[in-house]
Amino acid sequence: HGLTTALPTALDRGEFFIEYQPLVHLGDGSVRGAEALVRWLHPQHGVLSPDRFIPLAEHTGLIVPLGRWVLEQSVRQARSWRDANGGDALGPLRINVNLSPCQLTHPGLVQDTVEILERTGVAPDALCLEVTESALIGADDDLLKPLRRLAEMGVDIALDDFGTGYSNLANLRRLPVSVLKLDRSFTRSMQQFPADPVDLKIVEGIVSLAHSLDLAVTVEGVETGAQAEQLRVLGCDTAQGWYYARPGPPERLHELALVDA
Ligand code: G
Ligand code: G
Ligand code: MN
Ligand code: NA
Repeated sequence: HGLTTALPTALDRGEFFIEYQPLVHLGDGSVRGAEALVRWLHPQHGVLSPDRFIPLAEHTGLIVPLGRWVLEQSVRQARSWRDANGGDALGPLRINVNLSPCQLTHPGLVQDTVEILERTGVAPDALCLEVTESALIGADDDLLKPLRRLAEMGVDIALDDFGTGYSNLANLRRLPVSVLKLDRSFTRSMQQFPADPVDLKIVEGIVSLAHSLDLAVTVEGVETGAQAEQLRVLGCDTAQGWYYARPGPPERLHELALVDA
């Protein structure tokens, strides 16, 4: 229908834009970075969320140039936050960017990423690429090779929506990941205080496994202070969610980080 015909030219027409949602350190509440979330300002339908067009972009192959555009814009944004902060005076704000499975199999991924980092002068360790757990289930070495190369350069790789993909926990050792992003369903079960004791045990177990493998744990979908507090006590490192801020324009992230400093 209409979206399918408009999508291929939307990038050239400049109809995509990016919102940023803060990533907050659970220990001290400071803003440490942001996740980049793409939106499409459709001339007829208004702002469309990625769920409406990413599957279509994957299907048509547009995801490769679109993903490269998101990466470049987001890394440029991280550079301009850094400049506005007077170098790294406030500590570098890190940038998380989602990667679609189609981008993983595209041969240009590593080179594109290297070039974008070089052009913008952003250090590899300021970038975190998010890949869903389901994209890496059963991944063979060919699929993991580009992620390994990026990880060796210092780019963080996060396993997104972790806990929904039935992956073998022992499998984690094989993956070049340094961050687990716990699926929102775990956060939801922390809505009550105290939370269900079995859910508490499960999150406690995941956190302890993650930390023993030197992985950081980020939680998504934090909507209340009670959730934040229980997840902090369970040892989670970083949080993201409406409790802190909704996804928004880049200037707002800078304001949040400054207020906080
Ligand atoms: O932005 P929302 O808040 O609606 O995001 C919905 C989903 O879209 C999330 O699962 C997120 O990972 C995904 N998403 C957002 N931006 C991007 C992007 O730039 N690339 C890919 N592949 N997925 C994205
Ligand atoms: O994990 P993914 O990359 O799939 O997740 C990002 C999505 O989560 C975006 O659609 C974003 O708008 C949404 N999101 C962010 N914070 C919250 C929150 O606190 N509650 C809910 N329900 N969704 C959130
Ligand atoms: Mn994500
Ligand atoms: Na997620």
